Amino acid sequence: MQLLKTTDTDFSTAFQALVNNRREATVDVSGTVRGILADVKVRGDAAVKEYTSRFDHFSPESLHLSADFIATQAAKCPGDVKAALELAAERISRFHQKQLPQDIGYTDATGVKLGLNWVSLSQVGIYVPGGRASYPSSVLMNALPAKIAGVERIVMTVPIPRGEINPAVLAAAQVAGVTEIYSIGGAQAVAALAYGTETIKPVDKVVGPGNAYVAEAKRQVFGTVGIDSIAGPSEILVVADDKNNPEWIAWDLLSQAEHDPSAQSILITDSEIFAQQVITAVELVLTKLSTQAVASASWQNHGAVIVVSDLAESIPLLNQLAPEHVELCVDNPQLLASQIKCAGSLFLGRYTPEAIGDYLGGPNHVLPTSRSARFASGLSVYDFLKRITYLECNQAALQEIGKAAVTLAEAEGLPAHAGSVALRLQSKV
Ligand code: HSO
Ligand code: ZN
Repeated sequence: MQLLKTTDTDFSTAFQALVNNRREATVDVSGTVRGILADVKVRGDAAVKEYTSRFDHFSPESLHLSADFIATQAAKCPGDVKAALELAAERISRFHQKQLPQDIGYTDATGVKLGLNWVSLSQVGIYVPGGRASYPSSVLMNALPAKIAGVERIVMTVPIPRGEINPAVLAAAQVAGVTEIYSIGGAQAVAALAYGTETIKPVDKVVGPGNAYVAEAKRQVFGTVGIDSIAGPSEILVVADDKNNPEWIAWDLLSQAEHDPSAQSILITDSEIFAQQVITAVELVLTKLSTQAVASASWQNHGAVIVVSDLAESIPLLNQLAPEHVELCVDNPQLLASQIKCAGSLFLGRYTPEAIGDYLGGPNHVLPTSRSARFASGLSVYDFLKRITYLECNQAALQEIGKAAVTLAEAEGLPAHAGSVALRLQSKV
């Protein structure tokens, strides 16, 4: 963890280093992934099965999970977890329903009718990781926006190493209404979704987080299919004054640190004493966590505490860092919030721990990381919708605007363009 003060003479240099630190070890997996994608493209199911057996030590006859298997496994999910998933699904659905946009359509002064219609994607694939990051909450966060957008076919892939699956992941799929599920993961799953195999029909877009292989596979299939953003390790930035309980803030910082040794937690405060209290509290809380090893690695290597003279100073710093999550633990959070231009999602006030948003606040928890909040937003209904624009001229309208089109076509040296308009200006159908 590093402690920075804006009054330090070397603050700018230290802060820039913090902004530029890429955090993740970049192993080049592009060659390996290219090989797997090419193999699945050519050999389909046989290749997917081979990789599944090699990487997941799992060799089922069929990669498709039967309705019976899903029901039996999902039934093992504890009742209180199922009920919590249902509450989460309800809240997430309500928030995402409100995102459904309006079509645009109007007739302009010349009589041209024009507009834009939103249409949903037809089929999407949701990648759900196995292992440490196999989160049931992420199944809801990926599947529900697709459902609400109107996607007809939602396919889920989830690796089940050694045949072991987290029942809550399948319970979440049930709650979200996802029924087509394949027990595959890694680059081979992304390949199967993008190119299709004998048993898996291809989709139009692949979303969901995954490890370096999955991220690279998504990059490489982009163009064949759409993808969502590439998820990096979690981030939280807490802006807090000294009226907060330091222990609460310590737990908030560690809530994201425990995701990944490369996760990043940053506190910005205007009180040096409070900064020290939080640092002490973090050390104490760490000793209580079963995730201590991960959280502590993240905090030691990537954690930061920045002491500013005035909380207003936090805004330009925050906008540069463009963190995934921002907590504003201050009296008037709206005032600071209105000045934030780069962040994935905001958590306002002293009673909104970020974890509420991870599970059931309503907004999506798939958010831009690694400073991509400068240009990207969290997953939403819009990621599963496209726009189709349209134009309809009648004869009079074409007379009014057609001449200029002919002029531009001629200027571009495109006679067929010009002719297609000019002909209609000269005669009737
Ligand atoms: N904070 C993670 C999402 C998550 N947290 C899932 C708990 N479960 C995304 O940054
Ligand atoms: Zn989380």
